[in-house]
Amino acid sequence: MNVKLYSIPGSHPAAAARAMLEHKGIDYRRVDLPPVVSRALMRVLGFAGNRVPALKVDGRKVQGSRNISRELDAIAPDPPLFPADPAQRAAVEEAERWGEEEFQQLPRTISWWALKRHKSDQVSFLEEAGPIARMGMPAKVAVATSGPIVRMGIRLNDSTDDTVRSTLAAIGPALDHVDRLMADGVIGGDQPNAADFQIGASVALLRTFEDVRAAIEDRPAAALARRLFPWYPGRVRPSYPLEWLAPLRQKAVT
Ligand SMILES: N[C@@H](CCC(=O)N[C@@H](CS)C(=O)NCC(=O)O)C(=O)O
Repeated sequence: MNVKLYSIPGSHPAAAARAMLEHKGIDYRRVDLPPVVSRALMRVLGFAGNRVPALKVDGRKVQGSRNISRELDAIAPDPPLFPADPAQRAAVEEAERWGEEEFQQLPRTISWWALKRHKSDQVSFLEEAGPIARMGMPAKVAVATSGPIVRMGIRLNDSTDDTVRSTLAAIGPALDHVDRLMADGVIGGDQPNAADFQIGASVALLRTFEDVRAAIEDRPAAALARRLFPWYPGRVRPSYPLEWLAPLRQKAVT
């Protein structure tokens, strides 16, 4: 079986796909594309949508992290990414849906804002990426010429001051939800499921922002991300105003 994973450096759903492939022991090749430019490249590669992650499995195209988790269970059933019990499966599917449709955008929105302020920290995401993601340039040169990509990333993700501030305020309640899913046993078990990978990858990206990491590190959600994504690339210096981070430190009373 020939499996290719299309990713962009630092992409959390692509990291989820990577972790699920490795969890199942499936051999694959990863192709890292440059962010933003990836949209056009995905079309050139013949995909119907313009986002990553995407897989080619013996040439067959599968796009989107939730399609990928199901595809991986079909081609390599063990270990399963979804429980056999129908009620448990429904709970995992709902957690995975929430992770993709609601939680996933939060780290994406705040990331471009911080990377604009600490452009050189992009190197920490690019270092382990393949040459196409750096457009054939050394990581430092790719970063030095990344202004238009960062500006476009900010525009596409509406990463304005107002949105980033309200997104930071939304992260605390979202992590309360993750901690509750763990307490209820939907995620965080010994055998990780599709929702563990989906949600854990978003927490792993949040942990690359040093000031966000400091505010969330003692949560169960952060422990899940450390366990499932010990290799997650990237480190961005403290970026956000302290008052924007304050709501993140408040935890739900349980
Ligand atoms: N929700 C989709 C991910 C869609 C998405 O926005 N992917 C980002 C990477 S995290 C992307 O392709 N970004 C390229 C761009 O916006 O130009 C999934 O879980 O598969």
